[in-house]
Amino acid sequence: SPQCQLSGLWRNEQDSLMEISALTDDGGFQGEYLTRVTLAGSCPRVSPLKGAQQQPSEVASPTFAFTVRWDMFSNATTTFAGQCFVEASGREVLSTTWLLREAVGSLEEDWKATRVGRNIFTRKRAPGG
Ligand code: B9F
Repeated sequence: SPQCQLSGLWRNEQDSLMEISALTDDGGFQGEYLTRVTLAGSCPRVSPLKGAQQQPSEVASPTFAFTVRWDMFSNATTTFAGQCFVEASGREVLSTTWLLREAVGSLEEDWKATRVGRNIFTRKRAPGG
């Protein structure tokens, strides 16, 4: 079966965009994340992402994880973990689960600091395309 490639431009069902660089030899990657949904309201901003794909890269549907630092917004971080699939039609899909950690003022507020959810990304553009 064809191999799923992480690099390129992706969009999720919340209309967020992310661009993933070429992978390094050890599976590392970087990129940029543009979210349309922000609880802070205001305009969408680009945030840096960093991640790793599980090796060996020869597998058809590799697993991966990455972190987005919401520098523009505050002291908050999201981690995504997922797997890259190629559908029978040839369409590539990233199925992910995320944790969004918000900074809280004290340990007493820790219980409300983490949101969880899922995102499905589909390819918008091929790498270098
Ligand atoms: O809205 C988030 C935020 C962080 C600090 C103030 C605002 C940043 C954007 C998060 C986007 C999430 C969704 N977008 C997407 O594509 S990441 C997971 C979802 N997938 C107040 C404190 C923490 C949140 C709100 Fe804030």
